[in-house]
Amino acid sequence: MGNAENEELPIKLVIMGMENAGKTTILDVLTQKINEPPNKPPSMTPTKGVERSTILFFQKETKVWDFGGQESYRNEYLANPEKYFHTISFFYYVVDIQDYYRLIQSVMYFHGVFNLIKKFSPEAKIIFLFHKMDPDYSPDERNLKEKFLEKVEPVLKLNNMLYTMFDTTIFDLNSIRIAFGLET
Ligand SMILES: Nc1nc2c(ncn2[C@@H]2O[C@H](COP(=O)(O)OP(=O)(O)OP(=O)(O)O)[C@@H](O)[C@H]2O)c(=O)[nH]1
Ligand SMILES: [Mg+2]
Repeated sequence: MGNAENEELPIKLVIMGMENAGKTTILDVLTQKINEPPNKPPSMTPTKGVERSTILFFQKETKVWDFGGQESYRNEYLANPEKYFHTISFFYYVVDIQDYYRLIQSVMYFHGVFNLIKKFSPEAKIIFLFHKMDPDYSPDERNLKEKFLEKVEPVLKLNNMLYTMFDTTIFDLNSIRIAFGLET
């Protein structure tokens, strides 16, 4: 297949992470459903399964797959990877850096999906969003971002997988736009 043809294909952008991490909120910023910083975190409903939508992203048709993170859904994705993990161009993984209790689960979930990305979409760009870095949040002794990276970076490096990462928060919309290349 020639390059010209490749460029006609829609891009597939996937966003995954544990339940309540903030994935759908982040996408609402991208689609400008949210276009100014809220006073308090907006009330959201959990995503049921995978919510698919199409957006224009850098003038290109982009299929966005928002993977609801509740446990039963997570198990379903891992059990049926051929339905979900093919032809991914951008893989966003969202970590709630205020969620101490779900951190280890999030590490394990990442390891699970990472193996499937390697298998089905080895060319995918991996981007970590360390989310809920709110201006008034003080990480104190539990630095969840570092703890997460400590556990996943060795595996990424072992596999020679490149990745980038961003700190994001709904209270600074540019932090989210930057992570998607929409702002410098
Ligand atoms: N403090 C804070 N809360 C946030 C931020 N972003 C989102 N939230 C809140 O986090 C909660 C969950 O947000 P969602 O976007 O529904 O999370 P999700 O990852 O889509 O959850 P599932 O669909 O169940 O997988 C909501 O109450 C949001 O208002 C943020 O930057 N800071
Ligand atoms: Mg959601």
